[in-house]
Amino acid sequence: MKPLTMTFLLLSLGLISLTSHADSDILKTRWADVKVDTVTSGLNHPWGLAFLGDGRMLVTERAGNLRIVAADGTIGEPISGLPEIKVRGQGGLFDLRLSPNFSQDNIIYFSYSEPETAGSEITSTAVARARLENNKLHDLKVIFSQQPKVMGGRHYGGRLAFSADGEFLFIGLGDHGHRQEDVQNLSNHTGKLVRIHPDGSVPKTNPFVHQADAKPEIWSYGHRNIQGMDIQPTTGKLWTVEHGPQGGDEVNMPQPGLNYGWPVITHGEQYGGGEVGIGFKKDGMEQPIWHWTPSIAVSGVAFYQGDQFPQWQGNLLATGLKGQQVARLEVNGDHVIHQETLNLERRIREVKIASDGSIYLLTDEPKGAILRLLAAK
Ligand SMILES: [Ca+2]
Repeated sequence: MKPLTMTFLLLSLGLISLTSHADSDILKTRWADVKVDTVTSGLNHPWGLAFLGDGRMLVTERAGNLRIVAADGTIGEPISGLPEIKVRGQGGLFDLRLSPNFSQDNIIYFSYSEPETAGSEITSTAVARARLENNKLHDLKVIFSQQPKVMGGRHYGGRLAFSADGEFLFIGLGDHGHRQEDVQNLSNHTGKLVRIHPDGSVPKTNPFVHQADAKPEIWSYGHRNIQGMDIQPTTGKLWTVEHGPQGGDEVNMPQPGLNYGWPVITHGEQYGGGEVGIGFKKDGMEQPIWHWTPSIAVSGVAFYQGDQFPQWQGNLLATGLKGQQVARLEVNGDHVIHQETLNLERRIREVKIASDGSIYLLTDEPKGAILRLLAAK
């Protein structure tokens, strides 16, 4: 397939800033003249992507398939050996990550909507690992299963991230959409960020391992629906993004044991209007680093590193579903100092940075695309 190429001139400059800044130098770095290539457009709601290191990509489709896509966009047959996945509502196959030792062990990790028993409508988010060989998964092991499982098909979270040293795997979860009362309770995994070792064991240094009534996998809590996660290269810290109710999509840098407020505090409001919880602030609950109000339905995030857009080193790129965009956030320490928006007029699910510095995006569509952003020189 020959990639379609078009030059994408700047459609929108969303110049929004939470903090005032006199220094206008940061305004020099813009989305202007970004070239958008279409690598392929035949994927059914693609959700997660990993570069295999040889030009090929491994891509999940929410509809329950895992496929290899060649560098030229050729889509492979579904990889066999996946567990039963409940595809319904927002549920299906979600994210994937390669093992930190993938070149030696060929192991992949992936998250999905797991039924309680075969065919059951009662589900939650699970994470499995398996060895990929000859387009087939081997030695499959479920290493995490969110408890409790519930009826309903919403707010699964599902994003994965390894710590910089590869010792820990973070799993972003959601509140199932109708279990808000469980989110502030540590005896379940609803609305939590969890941290495990890659073999599924619980790290002894997790914040609640010594608390009898708490799930030991919990890293932080009070999350509504975590949709994007990446490690900040300069600090090794995990950053997450989550959906707010109507408004109040958040960027957080979750610290162990802390409470991120949902559903007690939020910058958003209920759909159709009406306050959620008690407002914006409460002692003992963390404020987000950044929030989008109105919501962009934030999805994937990636810290930019690379040669294609050298002026953007360390920027956080965040994609939007409803917002149909990539937001580029300039970050100083743990503050966002500037935002600029690239409107793409398509729902964008995920963003990944290739080793050559080009930016790969997944579109959330029945004929979903892999888009590649390059500097238009
Ligand atoms: Ca929050």
